[in-house]
Amino acid sequence: PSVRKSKQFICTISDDRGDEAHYCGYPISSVATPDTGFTIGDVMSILWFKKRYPRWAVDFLETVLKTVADHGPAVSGAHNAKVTARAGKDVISSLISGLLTIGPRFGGAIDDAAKYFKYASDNGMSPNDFLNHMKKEGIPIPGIGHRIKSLKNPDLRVEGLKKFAKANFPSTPLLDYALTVEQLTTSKKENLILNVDGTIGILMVDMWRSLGYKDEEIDVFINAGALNAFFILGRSIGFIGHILDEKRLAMPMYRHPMDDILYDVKLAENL
Ligand code: Q5B
Repeated sequence: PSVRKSKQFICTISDDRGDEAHYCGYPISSVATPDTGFTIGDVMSILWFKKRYPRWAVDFLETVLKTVADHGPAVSGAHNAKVTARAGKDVISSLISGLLTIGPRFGGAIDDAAKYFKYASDNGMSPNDFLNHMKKEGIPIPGIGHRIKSLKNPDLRVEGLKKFAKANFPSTPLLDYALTVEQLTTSKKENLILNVDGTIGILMVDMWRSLGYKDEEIDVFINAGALNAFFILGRSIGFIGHILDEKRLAMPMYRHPMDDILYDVKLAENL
């Protein structure tokens, strides 16, 4: 009887046996050369979700990547990447240091925005019920709020994503629900807008539903962190840009100005 050796890893997305490696059954040459019509969004859709998405969905994935590629030098991740580069570290270390700031407050609220808004809408919660529910959970609503963007200073990235979805998605029920929540949160405080993370998370759910995914499949994506991955991938472009900028400008090591720190340390004899 033939004895099969048990395998330690399983791979369902690519195959490097044979003359040419394949992405989900597509030889790299058929994906990489410009005349075959594959774009970077197609490559993401097959390697991340194992399906070639229709044009409108691929265009959306690319729109998201382009939208989040950078938001200036002051945000948490770009700041960390710049400080690390100025400490003399290499591109990988500086990039990782920037990426490590992506989380619940900065850029990494996308999965949780999708999760909580989907839950609220599926359970027929009114915006008020949803706010009370999140209060009980004890966390700020993921996807709501921004440090500098507000009703008076709207985030044009969000406007762009909404416009794209309205023009190209078959329907946007979760976005429509989220906008009713935004009406309530901005009535309390004008910077509690539906932010870029929230808009992406919510529209991804609308996209997947339009593509025929079942709720359980969408939940697997969300729980795996697939949505924050869009920010991670897109923003890596910007972080690398900032790191190269530091190297190009040969900037010296950074030290934070001491007059910008409140030293509140007691002398040992006063303890
Ligand atoms: N309050 C984003 O906070 C921020 C509330 C809320 C209910 C909320 C905050 C937040 C959820 C996480 C989220 C993604 C930390 C943001 C991004 C990418 C970026 C970044 C860039 C880029 C901002 C003051 C008062 C308090 C709070 C209340 C605030 N948020 N209540 N639900 N969601 N959002 N993150 O302004 O009564 O005074 O105690 O955690 O979605 O990261 O460009 O910078 O591309 O790089 O610092 O766009 O909203 O205000 O935290 O001091 O709160 O508002 O309870 O109430 P702030 P806080 P009170 S997009």
